[in-house]
Amino acid sequence: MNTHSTSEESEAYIALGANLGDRAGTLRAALDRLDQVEGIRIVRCSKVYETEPVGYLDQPQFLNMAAALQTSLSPEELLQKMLDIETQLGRTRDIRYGPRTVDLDLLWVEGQQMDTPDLTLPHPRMMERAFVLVPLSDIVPQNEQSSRLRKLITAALLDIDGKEGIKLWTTSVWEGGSGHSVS
Ligand code: PH2
Ligand code: MG
Ligand code: MG
Repeated sequence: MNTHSTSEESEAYIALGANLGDRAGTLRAALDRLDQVEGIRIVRCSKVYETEPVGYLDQPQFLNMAAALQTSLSPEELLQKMLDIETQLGRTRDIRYGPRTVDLDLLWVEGQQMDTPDLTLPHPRMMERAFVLVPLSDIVPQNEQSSRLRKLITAALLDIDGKEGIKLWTTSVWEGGSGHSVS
């Protein structure tokens, strides 16, 4: 039996963050635009969390969430679409780890490992960041296909710092897609 929805699609997980302007509106716009791309379908969204800034502290609180996609694009093509949408939504790159209207990070593509100048998979810092792991944990199912990612997340969340800086803000900012969270 084929366990994939179609043989050419892969499951991918992304992290979204925003800490300038209409944060929820920008997250919603990013999800709308991604879902409208040919070859990308958003299948689940996490809850939305308000989080203390990490890395560069003198900036507003973030809204963070995660989404699961089904895509027929290559990881590089998917990343390029994400970067295009960041730019369309007014992202500029000033301070590393600094404030941003929207940040879209490609975390994981099922079955893909790579390390090129443009893209490293899995995302090299995802397991160190509570603002990534807490939302991601909402949408990674307990099934055969996702068991490796599920185990990595569960182990990382056990001893990570900064979970107290993650507060549930709203259950959803985006009404599209079929599924919501798995927990
Ligand atoms: N993103 C960063 C740096 N620091 N802190 C929070 N809370 N949320 C983020 O999304 C975030 C951050 C760099 O991408
Ligand atoms: Mg980021
Ligand atoms: Mg980024």
